[in-house]
Formats: sequence, C-alpha cells, structure tokens
Amino acid sequence: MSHNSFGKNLVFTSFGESHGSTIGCVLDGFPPGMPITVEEIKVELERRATGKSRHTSQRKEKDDVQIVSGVFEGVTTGHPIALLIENTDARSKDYSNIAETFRPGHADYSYWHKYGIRDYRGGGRSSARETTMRVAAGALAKKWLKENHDIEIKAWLSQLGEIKLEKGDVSKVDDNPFFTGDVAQVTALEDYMDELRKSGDSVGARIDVEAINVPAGLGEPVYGKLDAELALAMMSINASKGVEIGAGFDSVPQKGSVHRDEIVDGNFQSNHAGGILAGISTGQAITVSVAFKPTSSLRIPCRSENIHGEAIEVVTKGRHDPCVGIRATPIVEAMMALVLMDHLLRHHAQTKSGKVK
Ligand code: EPS
Repeated sequence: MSHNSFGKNLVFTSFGESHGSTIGCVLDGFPPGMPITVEEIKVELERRATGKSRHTSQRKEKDDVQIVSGVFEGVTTGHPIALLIENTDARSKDYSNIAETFRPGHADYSYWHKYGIRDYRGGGRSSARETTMRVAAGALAKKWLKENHDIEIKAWLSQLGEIKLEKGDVSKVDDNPFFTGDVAQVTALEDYMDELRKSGDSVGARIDVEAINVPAGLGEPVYGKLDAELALAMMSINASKGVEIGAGFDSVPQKGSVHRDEIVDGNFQSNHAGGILAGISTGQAITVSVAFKPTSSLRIPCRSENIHGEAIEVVTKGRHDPCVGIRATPIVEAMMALVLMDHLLRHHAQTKSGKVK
C-alpha cells in the first residue's frame, strides 16, 4: 500500500524523483470555472526554487510547469488537473560515491531498509525536489481560497538556528532570501548563514503560518480533525520534525484560566487554540508552527556504514541547502492551502442539502 496522495475531496498525488526525467502531480476534485495560468503557478514556484540566493542549494531548475489536463481555454474544467515539470539540472555524478553509503540522519538508511533498492541520485523520491509539485498545486488552491472565501495564507521564518525572529511585517517576507518579516535581522541572518556555510555544517529552522478569514466549521471529527490533518500535511514535508497548533507545547505550563480564549461581545480575546477547537475551525486565524531539522548532507566527515554493513566515513559533496527550512516557507503555505480547500469541499459535501439545480 503506497501513499503518494492526500486529501479526500481534493486529492493531490505527486510522482517523480529528483534526478528522474520529470516530476508531476495530479489534483483531482478541483472545481470547474477558475481561471488559472502557468504564470500564476510560476510565481509560487519561483519563491520555493533553489539557486535564488547564496543561502540555498545552487541547483538551477527552470521549473517550467506545463498544465497537461484539467484546464481548457485558461479555466479549470473540473477534470483532474495534471502538472508536469522537467528536471533539467540534475548532476547525478555528485552522488556516485555515496551510492552504497548511508548519510547519517538521511532517508538513505530508512528507504534502503524499507524497499531494498534506492534511487540515490539527489535523494530520489525522498528529495525536497518533490515539494515543487506541492507548491504548484498549492498555487491553485490558494487562488481558489482567496477568490471564493477571501482566505489568505501567509508563512514566515520565525527561527533560524539559535536566532529567534519576530513576526514583524509579513508583507516584507518576499523581499529577502529568508522569508522573514523581521527585516532588521536580515544582516544578522546573512552573517550567520555565511559562517555556517563556510564551516560545512547545517542548521534547523522554524516556520510559522497563519490563515485568515477561514470560516467556522471546517474539520471532520473525529479522525479528520482539521488540526490532525494539518499536522499530517506539515509532517509530510521533507525534514519536518515537529508541528504545533496555536500555543502548542507552550500549553503545557499554561493554566486553564490563561489558555482558554475568552469570548466578549462575540470576539475571542486571545488565540491559544490556534483557531481550532475539537478539530473544528472557530473562525479565528488558524496558526501552525513547523520545525525543520538541519540538512543531513554535510561536508563534515562522519562515521557510518554502507549497505554491506562495513564501517565507512561519509563526506557529502554537491549542492545542498545549509538550511532546508529557509525554502520551506512557500511549501508550508501550499500545504495549508491544500488542506483548507479540501476541508471546505468536504464541509460543503457534508452539511449542504445536496440538491442539484
Ligand atoms: C536535495 C538536494 C539538492 C537540492 C534539492 C534537494 O539536490 P541536488 O544535489 O540534485 O542539487 O538541490 O532541491 C531541489 C532540486 C529543489 O528543487 O528543491 C535533497 O537532498 O533533498
């Protein structure tokens, strides 16, 4: 049983490997009638792409997305939407010396033990390259959410290594290579990353995301709770190691008298719940925070084993992100959009009369 799809009424399926010929996705259940262009999808793809600054991988993919079905004369038809992107800048020789070795902390080990075969080129299916398709599909979902429900989704970098960042001005998130609204810290982030890159090491990051104008009532108790499905979506992103909804783990030391969000004149006075109570949206902003681990492909030598069980030293060359979390901001937004759109369609399916004209 494989799981390359998620969603119920809006079903997203991705395929492809980092160094294969093509990556792609199918988005099934997308409603008819929404205008969409390749250029609109490209805007989101550009945000996530490698090679946009010295702080990310220098692989240069054009990410020229093709819409191969589900759109007629520039408008969605209600049929499966299929999107394809060719891989044009894979450098598989970088990987020949680690074809039989396990990079500690990497999918190399677990993929090998599960499948007994591994496309080692660029991490194969486990590569962050796969997230390109999530962002492509997310571009459609974001547009649909905005046009039909005025829902807006914005993510930002809230921590890079030890550097904690304020939310700041989220309208500035796309003006710097770190996706931070705390623009006063950009120079400090640049210095930090330059040092890190020189040292050959990597670091983790935290991304916060907020969705506003989400109506109350989304979420399907008890096994399709909105927070549960958001956690699943965020945990499915490469390198993600933790998800918090609202106050998250800070709820542990909080008193109930503080944690509860008081209601005065129809307005919540705080949002420790992250906009979700009992798995159902309340109408408040949905707030989620995601932790990304440090990249495991490092130039710093370390001890490991190869597939024959022999002790080896691993050194990884190539064009790796020193902090994969930096580029995760658009991916987190895309996953939020896909989950919310799926839940809006499910909510409609479950709670409307079902009458057809
Ligand atoms: C990745 C390793 C690098 C990144 C890649 C993700 O691949 P390569 O060694 O082939 O350059 O460039 O990211 C992308 C190509 C992308 O589009 O995100 C990994 O191991 O996950």
